[in-house]
Amino acid sequence: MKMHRALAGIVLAAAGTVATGQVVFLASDDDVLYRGTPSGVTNTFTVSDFIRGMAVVGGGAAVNGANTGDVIAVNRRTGGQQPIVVYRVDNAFSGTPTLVKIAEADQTFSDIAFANGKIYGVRTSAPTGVIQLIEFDSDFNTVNNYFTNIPVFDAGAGGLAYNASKDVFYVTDPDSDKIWEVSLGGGETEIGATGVKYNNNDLDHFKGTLYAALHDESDDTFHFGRFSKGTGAWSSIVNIGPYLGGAVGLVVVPAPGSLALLGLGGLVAMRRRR
Ligand SMILES: [Ca+2]
Ligand SMILES: [Ca+2]
Repeated sequence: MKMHRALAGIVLAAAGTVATGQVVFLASDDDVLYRGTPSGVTNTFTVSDFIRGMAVVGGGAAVNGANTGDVIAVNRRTGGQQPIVVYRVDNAFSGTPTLVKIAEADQTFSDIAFANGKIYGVRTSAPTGVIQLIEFDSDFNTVNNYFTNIPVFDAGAGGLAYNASKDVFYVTDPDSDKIWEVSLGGGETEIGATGVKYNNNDLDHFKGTLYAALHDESDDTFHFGRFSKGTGAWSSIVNIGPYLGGAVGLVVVPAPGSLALLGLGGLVAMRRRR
């Protein structure tokens, strides 16, 4: 009996570790999607448009054409007058991903985040050149514009992620290679220098970790990694390979295996109770 209890404890502890530690990412470099884990890329796909930002629908927000847990994506406009298209990414984490158009946005933006039941985007404002957050309605029409005091000159700036436990957004500044914390009511705080010379990028905040995909300009490689929320310091997790020269998107979700292991732990615990 004692041994069973110990076994159950070990399996439950292992399941808990795996559940919080294992993730799957989907990163885009224009129309090439990379699916992988912290151990490396597992699949590579080509989709029907250039993807510039991705997010998992959450935070209680309503998106016409997508449900909570779906991956949605915003495209990179390739001509001056073309609309900004928002897609639902079907089969994002199993099978072959495909893009299903769900909206045309009324202004350009480069990443999506969900907070307090609302949809947000990020862009470089014109003509002043600051990082701007946009609140969209469920069809990606602008409801509010929020202009930060963070100057940027690179029109391709930015990732956007939201940390519900602090009620703050994170934004990237690829001109100075820094990251910032932005509170809609309370201004912005520079987190710090990242230690990586980066350009196109995208963010996702998942289970307390600020993940990013980015183009490392020092050697033109494309990486999945993380920024420290305390110092801004960058750590590469996977060197995906050569940067293809395109727009960058990223989403991170739990690995399916972590849920299966959690189920095994639960089963052992149930058996013990019988
Ligand atoms: Ca993102
Ligand atoms: Ca840079």
